[in-house]
Amino acid sequence: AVSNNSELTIVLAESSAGAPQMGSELGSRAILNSGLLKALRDHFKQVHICEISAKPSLEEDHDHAGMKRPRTVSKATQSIHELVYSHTQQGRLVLTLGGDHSNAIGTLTATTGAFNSKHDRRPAVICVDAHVSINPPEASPSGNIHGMPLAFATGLATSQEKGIFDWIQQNHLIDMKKMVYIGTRDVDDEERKLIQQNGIKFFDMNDIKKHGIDSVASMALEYVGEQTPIHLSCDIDALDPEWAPSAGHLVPGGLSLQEGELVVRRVHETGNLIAMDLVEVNPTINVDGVERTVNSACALVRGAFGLSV
Ligand code: 4U7
Ligand code: MN
Ligand code: MN
Repeated sequence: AVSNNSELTIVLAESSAGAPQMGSELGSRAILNSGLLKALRDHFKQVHICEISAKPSLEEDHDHAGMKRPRTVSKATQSIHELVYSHTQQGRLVLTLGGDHSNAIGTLTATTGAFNSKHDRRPAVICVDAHVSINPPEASPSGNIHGMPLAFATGLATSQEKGIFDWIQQNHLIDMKKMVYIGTRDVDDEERKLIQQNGIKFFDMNDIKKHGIDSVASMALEYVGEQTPIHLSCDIDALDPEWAPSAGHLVPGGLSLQEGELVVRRVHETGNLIAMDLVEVNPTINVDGVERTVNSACALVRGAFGLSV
């Protein structure tokens, strides 16, 4: 087994500094407090809970090289990185509840760094998202860092500026050849180029319509390989807005909850899951749909950890 599977660490990544609107910092607690914590406590021998919140009041956090609030996000993600690194090294599963997707800069670099140093091999990353979230800052149409996590985690984006992602090291970088997207349907031109140039694997909504979600899950897992630890990074907007209306970047034509659950269950069944991110739930958006969104998020977490339905 790639992890001892009896201990879980939950990281509440209560930062929305990477997104254009606030609100997703409230997502972590909303998800955890809807019955999920009890279910996880019943399932795992031990559950550790850690909390990271970004002080949005970092003064003088002016734009830098095409990034908004770069110092705030860098600082929050560095704290997340340090936490997740140490818990991963101790063989614990790590669940990170966002917060926006920029928080994954911390989690992805941490699991990769920890496995690199301990086992000399890098995990695979399965990213379930309507977007590819891989804009390098200079190409980003928005400057929002939640559109950039995979760019920093792969090393396609770098920064030498003091206090702005200068903590990311070479041995933290994920392997682009072990990366797979599922659910993609809103990709910027520059992102498309990067995906092509670097041969990054993706299964977009057309692939899912064509082959069905079950065979897409099989193809994705086959691509990842049998003995590879898996970091699952789930952006709730991968689901159709019908199932997850309380998110910032709603894109029609997404996964049904059933399809999302199938993907995470298939990941669970490999026995290789080492970490999961669940990001972009924003309880201040479409307030009537918060309960529905939170229920969907919980269902994905439960499925990924093999809890009964
Ligand atoms: B999310 C966008 F331009 N690509 O970079 C950008 F369309 O983490 C959206 O997937 C990013 O929710 C969405 O701002 C980031 C935009
Ligand atoms: Mn997204
Ligand atoms: Mn995303």
